[in-house]
Formats: sequence, structure tokens, C-alpha cells
Amino acid sequence: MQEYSDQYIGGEWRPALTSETVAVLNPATEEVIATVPAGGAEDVDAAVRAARAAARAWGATGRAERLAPLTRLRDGLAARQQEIAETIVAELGAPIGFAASVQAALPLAVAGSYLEVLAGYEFEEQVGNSTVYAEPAGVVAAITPWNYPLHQIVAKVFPALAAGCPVVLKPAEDTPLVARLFAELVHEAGFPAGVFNLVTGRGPEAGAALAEHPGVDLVSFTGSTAVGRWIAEVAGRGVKRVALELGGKSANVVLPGADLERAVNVNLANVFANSGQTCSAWTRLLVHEDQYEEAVAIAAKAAEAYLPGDPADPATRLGPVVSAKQRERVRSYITGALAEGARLVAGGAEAPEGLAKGYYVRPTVLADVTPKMTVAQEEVFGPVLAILAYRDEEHALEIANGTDYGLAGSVWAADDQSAAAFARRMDTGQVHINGGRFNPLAPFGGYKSSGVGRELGRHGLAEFLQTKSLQY
Ligand code: TXE
Repeated sequence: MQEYSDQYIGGEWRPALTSETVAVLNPATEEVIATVPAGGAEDVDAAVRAARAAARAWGATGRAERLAPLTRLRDGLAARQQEIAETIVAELGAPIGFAASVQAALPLAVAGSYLEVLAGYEFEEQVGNSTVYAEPAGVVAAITPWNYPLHQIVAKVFPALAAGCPVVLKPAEDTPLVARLFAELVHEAGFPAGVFNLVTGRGPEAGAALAEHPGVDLVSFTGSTAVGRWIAEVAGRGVKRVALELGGKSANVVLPGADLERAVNVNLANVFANSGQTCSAWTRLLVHEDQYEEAVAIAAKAAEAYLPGDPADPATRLGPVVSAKQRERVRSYITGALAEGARLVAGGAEAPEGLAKGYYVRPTVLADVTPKMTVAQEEVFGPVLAILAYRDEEHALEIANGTDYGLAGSVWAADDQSAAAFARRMDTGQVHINGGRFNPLAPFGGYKSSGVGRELGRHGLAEFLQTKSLQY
């Protein structure tokens, strides 16, 4: 077991100012694999001071001076892919295949896309008699969750640094180890001291102190909607900018004429990936009533292929969820759905057989789910798919748009044009058309209670900029 007692502040690893620690557990074995400092207000204050001290000089750098260390950082991520994947297996429980191909590879792709965006971004434009400059937004607080622990960091830190903003990162307490690895890579990439700072600790302590700190200009947060609302309130009082990536309850709408078999199979892969702990997961499958039982049968059969097992085994497709707390949450959503009248067609709330240890949940498919049921309205964040029936397209749209969330979604139809026409009427930030591929340059973010602001691509960089105009 590793015992860490330092925070990365002002370009060096410094002894933490608190002696409190947070234990990091392996969700498959339930064993403590490391402890990290539970940072408090003093560590946060030191980190924000270091960031402020670096702000003017880093903000005044040109494109080339930012591109050089960011490129070295991207190369560092590429060189340590295996170690990154293994760290995420250990602290999150993601299966090694998924950890390598998505958890480690996605941040590398996102880093590369931001180098591309930075290389071509117009920081200056002429509007009539004015010159308009895009300037850094100031000191950024990045507060990240555990579900894609490195991606969430890269998706905030890369654009912030590219925009010229110094960052203080407070990663999730469940997954601080990959954040420490990231800080090592930042150090090796040779950024000026104070441009990047890491404070590990718990949300209500380190996270809250960071969000409230008067030296922070912008809070970029990804996590639960409840904490996101609180952060927006605090930021409002301090007149700080916020970017919020919150929960989702995304719909996968299969219109008549689509390839039903493929749409259902892709939906299962999507909702069971990362044990369902994906904010953009398609957790509601919407099928026409004439095809409903056929879709349920396909899903029930396909779910059998997702046997929960040891995430370190390359054959495993479904690992545990992140913590005991999360497992209890997911199980209670399953029992609650059955009590409200849903029909269990695969999985269930009982512990999977043959796994004495670990926070495992059975891959679960619920049929006869109606739009107002709790499981159709709230984010479960576990391997649970709800299947709903619709009568016609208008009804499908009403169900798809009938939650507080609006993060992602998917539409399948006989052709892309019909699917896109439906997608344009969905109140959601990103929609996959007939199984379209993920694009790291496309903006990602929520409508309604799913958030404020966008990550990725040109829009993601713009989030960390503010504008100034000079009139001649
Ligand atoms: O999230 P929290 P939790 C959803 C998902 C999940 C639920 C709970 O439904 O089941 O949230 O997860 C920090 N001030 N998502 O409890 O608490 C915390 O330390 C400042 C969706 O893990 O929101 C961590 O770094 N910071 C989601 C981060 O916020 C605070 C990803 C997220 O933790 C804080 C994760 C406070 N008062 C969960 N309290 C997504 N959108 O991808 C906590 N934090």
C-alpha cells in the first residue's frame, strides 16, 4: 500500500498542510490500496495563491509557448498509457480492456484535439473600428468526478492551460491516483511553476474551499446535479464564471424502419460500459409498441454476455461499480423500479453469484417502464437499462424530452435524414445518429439541468476565455 503525504503546488510536491488522509479502495477487492492527503482550506489556499502568482505571465504567453509544454504533456500521456490503464483498473474497477481502449485512450485523443484547436484558434478579430481579443478567464478551479477519472481532468486542464489560465485541480476522492500520475506528467512537461496545481481531498472540504475561494475566477465542475447547483450558487455570490457538466437520463430512440437488433445491441454496450457510470449513457431505450416485445427479448438475451467479473482479467466486460455507496444506490433503484411496476427481464438487485468480494451489480434490464417512474426520471449511474414503449413519433419525442436532464441521446431510423430531423427536436446537447462515432472535436454538454457550458473542441477552449475590445 502506498501512503502519499504531499500535494503538487507551485511546481513541486509539498508536504500536505493537513495530517488527515483519504483511503483509496480497489472496488474489486475492497482493499485499501493507497492513502492520499485529505486537503483542507489551507492546502487549497496555498494552491490558489500559487496559481494567482503564475496567472499574469502564463496569460501573456503566445500560442507557441503554450503549445510546446502541452505537446510534451500529450506525449507523456501517450508514453504512460499502460500505467494509466492499470491505475484506473485498480482505483475505479474498470475492466482492463475498457480502461486501455477508452479510459486511457480517450484523454489522449482529447489532448491531441486541443493541440489542433489551439494551433488554429483566432484569439484576435477585427470588428469595424474595434479589435477584439480573447483573453484568459483567470484562475480556474477544476473539480472532477471518478467515472472517467483522467478524461475529466484532461477535458478541463488542457483547454484551461491552452487558453492561458492556471489551474487548481481537485480530483474525486475515490480516484486520486491517476490525478497524481497526471501531475507527474505535467511536472515532466516543464510548465512554469504554479500553472498547474493538485489538491487531493474530499468534496465538502477541499472541493468547497476551492469553489468558495475569492482567488478563483472560474469553476469548472463535473459531478452530481445537487453539488453542481450548490457550486453555481456559491459562484454566483462571488461573481465567478461556472461551467457545469452534470447528470443525464439520455434516451435512445429507435424509430420504425431502423435496424432494431443493432440499435438494441449497441444500446446495451453503451449502458453497460464502465458499469453504467457514464453521464451520457443511453439509460432509456424507447421502442415503438409494435416492436416492444421483440426489443425486450433481444436485450434480455444480449445482457447475458455481460457477466460481472474481475476487472484485471482481459476477458471481463463488466467490472464492479466504484464504491459500496454507489452499489447500494444502484440496487435501491432496481428494487424501487420493481416496486413501481417495472418487469425484470435480466439481472436484478441481488449480488451476482460467485463473487464474494467487490462492489458488483448484475447487468439489469427493466421492461414495462413508464415515463413517470423514478427509474425513468433519475440518474441511476449503474448497469441498468429501462425500456419504454411509445405510440408514435410525437409520443416518443414527448418521452425523450420529458425529464429534467438533456445531456446526450441517440436516434436510429431507416435513414440519417429522418433520424437527424427527430434529433433536432430533442432538448439535449449531443445526439448520435444511427450509431455515429464519438468525435473529440464536437462540443459536449447539457441542456436543462444537465449543465452549463460546453467541453471539447473550439467551444471547450472558448469556455476559458473572456473578451476585451479596443475601439480606434
Ligand atoms: O458525486 P459528487 P458523487 C452523479 C451520479 C452519481 C452521483 C453521486 O448520478 O451516482 O452523481 O456521485 C466533489 N463542493 N454523477 O457523490 O459528490 C467531489 O469531491 C465542491 C454524475 O461521487 O458530485 C468530486 O470531486 N466539490 C457525474 C466531485 O465533486 C464537491 C459524475 C463529484 O462528486 C462538493 C459523478 C462540494 N460541496 C457523479 N461535494 C457526471 N456528470 O459525469 C462533492 N464535491
